[in-house]
Amino acid sequence: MVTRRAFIGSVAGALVVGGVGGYFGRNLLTPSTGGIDPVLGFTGLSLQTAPPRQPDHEVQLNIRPRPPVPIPEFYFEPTGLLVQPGQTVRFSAVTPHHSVSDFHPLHGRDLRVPDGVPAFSSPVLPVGSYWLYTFEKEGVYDLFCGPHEYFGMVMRVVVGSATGPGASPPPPPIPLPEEGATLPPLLTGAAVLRDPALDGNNIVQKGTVTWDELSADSKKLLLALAP
Ligand SMILES: [Cu+2]
Repeated sequence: MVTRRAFIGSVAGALVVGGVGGYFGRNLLTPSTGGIDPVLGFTGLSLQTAPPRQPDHEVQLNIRPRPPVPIPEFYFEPTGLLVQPGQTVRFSAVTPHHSVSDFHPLHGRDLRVPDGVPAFSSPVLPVGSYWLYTFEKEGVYDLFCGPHEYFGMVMRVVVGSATGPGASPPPPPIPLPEEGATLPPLLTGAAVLRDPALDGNNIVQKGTVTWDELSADSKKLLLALAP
């Protein structure tokens, strides 16, 4: 005979197991995204790692000197990109210490991706590795590199049409916002995303917008070196 206490215990146990299974289950590579997780993407640790599906677009994670300023430019190339729903982008780490994340409240940031899109992120990528992400929902996706957002390393992917929360420009970089529930794009990252070349409709019209098409003013460093 099953006592009430034993019954409750077994239900609780089943809930825990179900919960853990669900948690890990969500991270399994799912056929619906072609082996590319909607939160974790897919990391290829070298160019020899076979991708689960061939990418439709390529973005490079770049660094280049800007003499006489000692801090180089950190940027996504291209910086604006049009893709169609369901297409996959390969982010290639041709230089070190970059990552790719979306502006999402679960990253502490204002939502700048279509409603319902999860917080997603690559790891910090070793040189020679790549990261794949499949963009399923239509709208604007603003992305940042964790280590280099303040230096301007952000980009805009438009999936199909320039709609959704990312379609309105972020607030200007200065003055810095009050600390709130979530933060907008910050410093040079904000200036880059406000550049007219990255207007969503311009990206739709042109297909790609390169870093060189942005004005020098949008790339100015807003962080000073400590004396
Ligand atoms: Cu970076």
